[in-house]
Parts: sequence; C-alpha cells; structure tokens
Amino acid sequence: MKIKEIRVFICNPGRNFITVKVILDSGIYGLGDATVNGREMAVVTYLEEHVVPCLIGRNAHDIEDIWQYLYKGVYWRKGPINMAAISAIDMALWDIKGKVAGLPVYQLLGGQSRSGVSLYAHAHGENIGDTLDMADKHIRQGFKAIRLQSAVPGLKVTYGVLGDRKDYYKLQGNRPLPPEDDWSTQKYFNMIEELFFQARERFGNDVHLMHDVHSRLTPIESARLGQLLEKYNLFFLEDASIAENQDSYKVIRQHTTIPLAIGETYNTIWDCKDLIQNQLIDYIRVAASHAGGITAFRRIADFADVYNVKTAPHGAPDLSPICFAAHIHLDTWTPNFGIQEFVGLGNKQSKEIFQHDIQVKDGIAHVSDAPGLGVEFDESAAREYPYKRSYLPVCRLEDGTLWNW
Ligand code: GCO
Ligand code: MG
Repeated sequence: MKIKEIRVFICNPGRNFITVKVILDSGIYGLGDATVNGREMAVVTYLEEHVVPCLIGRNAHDIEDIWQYLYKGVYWRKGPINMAAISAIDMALWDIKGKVAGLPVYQLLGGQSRSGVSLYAHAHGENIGDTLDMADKHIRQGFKAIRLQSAVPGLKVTYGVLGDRKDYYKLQGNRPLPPEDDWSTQKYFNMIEELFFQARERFGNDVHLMHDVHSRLTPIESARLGQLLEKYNLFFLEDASIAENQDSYKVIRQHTTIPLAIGETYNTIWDCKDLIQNQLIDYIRVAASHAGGITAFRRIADFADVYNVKTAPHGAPDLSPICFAAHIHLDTWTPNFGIQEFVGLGNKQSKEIFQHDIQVKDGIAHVSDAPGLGVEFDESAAREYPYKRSYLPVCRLEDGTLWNW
C-alpha cells in the first residue's frame, strides 16, 4: 500500500481539467480532480513542488492522517489552491481504498440511503421564452428540477446564459484574458419576477425551480428578491449574496422564507460553519474537489445534518467527471442529501479521456458499482488536448466599479 508515484495531468478537452493519479508500488492507482477554473497552473505547481514529494512512501490506507498532514501540516492552512490539492489526493486515496476492498466508494461511506440521485438541469436563453423552451425540453426528458437563468435586457452579458456559444465548453474553454461583464441590479429586478411568473403559468407547480443569483446582490437586495419570488415556490435561491461575512445572511433570513443555497467556492467547513449552525441556509453546495475531498465533504454533510441543512453539491462544467463521480457516491450515501446540480456528462473529447458508467435516466443518476470511484482516465487521450490559459470573467457595475462576477 506504499505510494510510489503521483502524476499530475492538465488537459483541455474544450476546457481545463487537472487530474491527479496516485500510484502504489502494487500498481493499483486512484484518481482525483484538482481543477480550479482560471488558476490551474498554480495548483499543478503546488502539487508537484510541495505536495507530491511529501507523500512518496506513505501508506495509502492512511487517508485521514494524510488529510491532516496536508492541512494542519501547512502552517498557512485553507485557501483554494491548497484545498484543491488536498481534495484531489483525498479523492484518489478513497478510489484506491475502494479498489483494494473491491467496493464502490458509497459502500465505504456507509452504503446507500436512496436508490438514485435526483439531479437538476440548467435552462437558459436570450429571453424568457427561450429559457422556458429549454426547460420544457428537460422536463420532457424526465427532469423534475430545473435552474432558470435568462438574459437581462439592457446588459451586455448575463451569467448563466450562453449568447452565441453552443455549450459551456465554447463559453468558457478559451479566454486568454478575462472578459468583462456588466451588472445592473435595477435591470435584473425588471426581468426576474416575470421569468418565474411565466414558468409557473407554463409548467404548473409540480416541477422544482431554482435560480442562481451568482452573488450579484447585497443582503438587503436578496431579501427583497426572496420576498418577490416566494410565491413561485422555488426549491432554492443560490448564491443570493456573498457570505464572506456569514452574519450577513441574517438580513436575508429576517425578511424571507425562500430556501437559500450557497457554498460552491468554499474551501473548508469554516467558510460555512456559522451559516449552518445559525440555520441561515437550507442547502450547502460545496464541491468535493474544492472543500477538501470526500473526507471533508462527509464531515460538512454530517455537521449540516445536525441543523437540518441538506447538501446540493456543485455540478458546474468546470468540475471534472472524477469529481462528478465522487459526488454521485457521496449523494448516494448522504442521509441529508438534497439535490445534485447536473450539466450533462461532458463533450465528445472529455468522454475520450474520462470514462465511467454512471447512468442518467429521467433526471436521476445511478451510481456505478465498480470498485472505488469507477472512473478510468486515458493518459494518452489527455495528451491530445493540451492546457490553454483561460479565465473566468470579471464584472463591473455600469459606472465601472468592479463587482462580484
Ligand atoms: C454553478 C456555478 C458555476 C460557476 C463556475 C465558475 O452554479 O454551476 O455558479 O457556473 O460560475 O463553476 O467556475
Ligand atoms: Mg452557482
């Protein structure tokens, strides 16, 4: 069970993914996802220069000790780059443990709490009609939960809307410098209620609807939005406001009963401790690849359960299929699971590199029973699609002030 070698790959099958492969002296290996969108090379260097040398020769069974070693053993702690590296190593070690035991990871966690994992799909468009047409397609494919994002009239670009790009890979795959988006809270408020009014008129009350504000509002503006949308019975409102000051969610909670979800950028349990403990949110959306791997995700889920907070793992296209697989194992186990974000199983090129047999039918994902995480990684296919520098956008208010993207 000695770790013999750790390889770090970065590939771009349309967008960048970082993959960690931990190889034992017996030849057994495990895979982890360390992708940090827009800052990839920092993670690659951090892993190669600072993490890998410390792990050679260690016993791969010691998942917890290795986690603590990489977390407490770094004086500086936390941080997106450090935690993505820990996350990937941790995921790979769970993959290995599963392979050695001959069991899928969800069995190691405690077995299944449900027969399938409910997914929510994305619907977006240049206007409300187009957005709802896309939602309609998802509903016909069997999805029972849809996130709605529609272009805001008067803005150049709106988060979550593709414009003339065909898919998320075309949208974010190749941006050698950060594009600049714009934002106006007033223009957004002129559109948003109508989107949900029309959605309920068209689809009735059985379909679950969600919406991602992408942190564009202040807490009191979020409170106002919550009040406005309460009657449309949303499953959750995501990233209504930034919660670096976790107390600020009290302002939103004081005014509205709309369910709140947050967490995709969080690195540790500390980022969401007060939000959970004070029951200021309803869904915690951390990703296994950013918040410390399977080990840390499980700890956050258990902590959240004490306060009636459910999980809703991040499922954006910038999490690799290895992270998606880790989430499906976690979701199958988590007793307080809520819902899993889902943007499809990847494009043709990414499917050449990452192979797995997670089945998606009628808006439900079914975990693979292969030992470990159940993902294969084709190194030579990955080499066919080399890294390209690409940034997420930045955002400015109409007067030029830098704002949250
Ligand atoms: C989501 C997210 C993503 C992020 C992306 C940034 O809810 O899926 O907000 O779309 O913008 O992960 O890298
Ligand atoms: Mg989001």
